Amino acid sequence: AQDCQVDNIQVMQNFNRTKYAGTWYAVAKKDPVGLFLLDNIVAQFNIAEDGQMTATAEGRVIILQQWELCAHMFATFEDTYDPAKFKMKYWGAAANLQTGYDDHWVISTDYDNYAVHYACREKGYDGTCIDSYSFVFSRHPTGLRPEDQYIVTQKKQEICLLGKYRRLSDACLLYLAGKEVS
Ligand code: DAO
Repeated sequence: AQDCQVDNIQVMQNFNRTKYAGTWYAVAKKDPVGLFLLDNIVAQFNIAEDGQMTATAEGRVIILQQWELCAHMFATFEDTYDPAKFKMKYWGAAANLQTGYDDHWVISTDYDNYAVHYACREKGYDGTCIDSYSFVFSRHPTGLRPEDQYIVTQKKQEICLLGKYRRLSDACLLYLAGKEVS
């Protein structure tokens, strides 16, 4: 049973950032309040020689209520006491894109096929999350393999977000897959 306390959320055990590095395609997303990234989201995680994790990401966004564009985003990650929990500072290549400082927790991954990410932006008085977002990532631009769906569903439930995701369209992802994302 889930108590939905943010502090009790189980994250990936013995998380290995080197195996996590590389390209991930977002195939589903639970949006936060005031969502920013719509779809066609591809993230590329890099590990520097000193071990520091950074990422670049592309995604379709709407800015100023009407302009649709492909945003190029950057992120740096600060380590915490838990190897699967990071603080993520992010900003855009263009000044009018969103900037922020969020949690970035890796809930579960097999490194080769799927990853479930979680970020809580605001905790309520009862310790549950009142503003979260979450990505389901796949190594494959075509989506999750059927054999990964069970564990992903289970993890969505464990973080109390089952049924709250949108499937992300993959038309442009297939296009992006053929192009260097950096
Ligand atoms: O879409 O509303 C939202 C929240 C997403 C925050 C933007 C994150 C940009 C950097 C992504 C790096 C890898 C997840």
